[in-house]
Amino acid sequence: MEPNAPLNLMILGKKQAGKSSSANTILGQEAFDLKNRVTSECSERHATVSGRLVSVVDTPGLFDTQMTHEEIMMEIAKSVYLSSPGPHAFLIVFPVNMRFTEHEQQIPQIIEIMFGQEVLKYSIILFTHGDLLKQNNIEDLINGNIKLRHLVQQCGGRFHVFNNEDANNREQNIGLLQKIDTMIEQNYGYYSNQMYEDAYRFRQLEEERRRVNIKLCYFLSITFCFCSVIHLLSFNNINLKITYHLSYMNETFFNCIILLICLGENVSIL
Ligand SMILES: Nc1nc2c(ncn2[C@@H]2O[C@H](COP(=O)(O)OP(=O)(O)O)[C@@H](O)[C@H]2O)c(=O)[nH]1
Ligand SMILES: [Mg+2]
Repeated sequence: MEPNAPLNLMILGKKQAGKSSSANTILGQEAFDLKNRVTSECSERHATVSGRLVSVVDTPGLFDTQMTHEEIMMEIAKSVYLSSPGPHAFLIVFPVNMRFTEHEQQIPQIIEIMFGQEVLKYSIILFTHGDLLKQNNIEDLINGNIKLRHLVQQCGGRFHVFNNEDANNREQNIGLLQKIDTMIEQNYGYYSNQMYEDAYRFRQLEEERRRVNIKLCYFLSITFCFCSVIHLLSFNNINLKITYHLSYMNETFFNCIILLICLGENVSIL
């Protein structure tokens, strides 16, 4: 990549993580309105940073309660077209003082669902609220939390700390851009729209497969019930009817349980 080649970045993370503030720090100006707390759409801003055109796409917060999970995913996923021909880097934002809850643990999976399994190769963890670290070391924070350490490892060990309260400190920005450049060199390029389209197609195939599985489960359940009724009707003697039917139902019952477990799995994934 040319030293002054344009750079496309996409910022992801939970609401209030510091996404818009970080975007402003990168661009060196108040490009994104911080007062507007509810960002329901992705938006792109650009500026010349150290003689280089940098474009940043800010996204709605993951797990934002104002939008459904699907709405957020759709909005973020399609925003890849805002950074044509594709983002060079995904910045996954976490405040240093966050609690690494179940939500945070789901973030890499959600990003992989939206952009495909390759996406973490193009990602950097961006810790905000660096001013709150004080004497503490970011490495200690990462190593002290096994889940967080795993996440950083998934991103090739790449992370950076921002103090957005000190946005005039350009050193932190230069440091981030250097890490992004190193990552681009290692990846021989950027995350392309083609990769996004492959991920999208894969997601659709997965959904189709789940839909077919659910239909199959319903079909088999109905077939079992139907066979059970036929079986019951096929005996004239009431005692025989009850004995045989109970043993038959026993088998059917276990089959149905297995089916329901399969069905449950498919529904919960959806
Ligand atoms: N102290 C401190 N506050 C920050 C930092 N980054 C963001 N904030 C504050 O955190 C709040 C949420 O930031 P914002 O960028 O709007 O989060 P977003 O919802 O992820 O876009 C705002 O009040 C910011 O001023 C930081 O590095 N240090
Ligand atoms: Mg915001």
